[in-house]
Amino acid sequence: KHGVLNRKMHADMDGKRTPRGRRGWKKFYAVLKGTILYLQKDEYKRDRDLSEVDLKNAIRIHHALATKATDYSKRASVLKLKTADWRVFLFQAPSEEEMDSWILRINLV
Ligand code: I3P
Repeated sequence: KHGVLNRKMHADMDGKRTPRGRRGWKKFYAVLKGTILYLQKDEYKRDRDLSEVDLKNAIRIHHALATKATDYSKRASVLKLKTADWRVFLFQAPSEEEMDSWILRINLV
């Protein structure tokens, strides 16, 4: 699955709150491939064209859990992703349908 997602980092590894300065929203082109969610700067790229930053932004979603971010009301169509290493991200999809689709696809991995 592919598509534009806005990301907000909420908690780092071990569940510690992401510090100020790194909590802003940022737009990515997201590609879910196998058990990895790639967050690419611009648009779709073939694997071999991914930059070092793209690889650093990639998230392992094996044993991750995606839910609708019901406790976040500043933006619409936001999902919460908790990873196996206790990171927490918010992702804003372009529509409620896209958000539901991302939640289903992530939780199927
Ligand atoms: C954050 C940025 C986010 C804001 C966050 C700020 O600052 O303004 O947009 O979240 O508030 O800390 P920075 O870019 O310096 O990290 P919201 O858009 O959800 O308000 P927060 O600390 O309450 O999450």
